[in-house]
Amino acid sequence: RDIAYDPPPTADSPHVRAAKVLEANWTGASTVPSRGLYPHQWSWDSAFIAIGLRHLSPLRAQTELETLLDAQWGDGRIPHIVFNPSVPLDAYFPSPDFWRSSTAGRTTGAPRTVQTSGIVQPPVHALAAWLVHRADPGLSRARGFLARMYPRLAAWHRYLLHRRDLGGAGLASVVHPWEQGMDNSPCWDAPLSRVTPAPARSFRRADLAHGAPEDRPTDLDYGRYVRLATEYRDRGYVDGPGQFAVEDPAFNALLIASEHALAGIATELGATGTARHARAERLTAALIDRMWDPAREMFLCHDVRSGRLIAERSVAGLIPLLLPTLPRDIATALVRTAHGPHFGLGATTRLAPSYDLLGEAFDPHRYWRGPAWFNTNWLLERGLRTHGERNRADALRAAMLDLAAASDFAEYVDPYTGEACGATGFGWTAALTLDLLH
Ligand code: 9YW
Repeated sequence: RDIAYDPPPTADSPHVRAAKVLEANWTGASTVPSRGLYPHQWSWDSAFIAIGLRHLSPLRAQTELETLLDAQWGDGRIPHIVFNPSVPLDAYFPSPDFWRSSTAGRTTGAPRTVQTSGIVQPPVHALAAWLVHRADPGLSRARGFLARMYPRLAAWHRYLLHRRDLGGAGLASVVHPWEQGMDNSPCWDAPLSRVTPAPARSFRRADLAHGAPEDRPTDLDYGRYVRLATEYRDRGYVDGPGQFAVEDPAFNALLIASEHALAGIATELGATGTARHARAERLTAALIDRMWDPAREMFLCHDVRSGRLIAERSVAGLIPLLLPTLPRDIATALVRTAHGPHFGLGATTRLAPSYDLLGEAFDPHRYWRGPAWFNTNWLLERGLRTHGERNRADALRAAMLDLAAASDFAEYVDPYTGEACGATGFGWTAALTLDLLH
């Protein structure tokens, strides 16, 4: 007879369940966002995943970032997708034969052996590298983790601050909606309306095999995404004036947070972080100067082509709350906006929606046009905590933990009901849950 000294098995804890998702999505050198829908390595997904993974295995978290940075281009860009060569070409669109990085990206320094996309995603990486280091400084120092990461991360920021300063204000522009990470946000509707869509029969969407069409971007959106990406590719991924250029508050706030993190990394490596902190301060001032809307009490996107602010309220406009040195009055206004009628926190919604509840384009199920995402809510939670809003941060944290587990770590959820949308077993949802549990 079995003598059991252990307590009888109970249902897995959220911690164990989240760890199992990350285990299932691990490929040996990096983690896929979703086994079915996104079977390669994505740039900002990997940064968020590393932030959670550091609690399970600091070594795996370091490896996650190292694998991504091994695919960095000679000009400093970190590609938004690193393709897994063992996944069939038709599993995801656009596939490597669309981007043709190793040939089309020759002058911009694309790697020769690994296939990548040619666009970028938000710069969460230096922040992730710093947090990963701090989870196990001994292992990090023994492996020379930061010493190897620092020059690459510095080159990445240099690329964004020089080649991508398309607006001339010192801020980084995105040249494709996929770069900002919120693909079909209503913020892109106006700048995208000027782009002639590629014919629908010129490409085949693979996403519809996994997601409900009413939860995904439309075919018209995809036609425009394909047109923009094709033009960029055909220019050899050389940066310059193109059809689409937008300064986004979340993208730039993450760059600023990462610049502060790089200052920390420099100090750890025995150099000084003063110049980087100063640069982060100048960027913060530029962000406020260029994108703060005092009437709406939030940040808006700046359309570089038209020279105007885009009058849509996206969760991207709340994410600068992450910045520790934001002026007090702006931080207070952002907290008010997040908890007001447009985002509903603490009142009508459980998590902050990706887009304005009262906006004309709001749809609680369609991807980045309303649903709540865990990465953006994690950034808000950190922002609330940074600015001393402990009770509100605690409430958001509790809602995230509750909905992540109840939705089986969904890609995104209905902001009112918490109903799961998109894929389940989603990488950053599991990883950021782990981070909140620690
Ligand atoms: C796509 C992987 C990526 C995220 C993006 C998200 C989506 C890819 O998935 O884009 O095919 O639509 O919008 O932010 O990084 O999770």
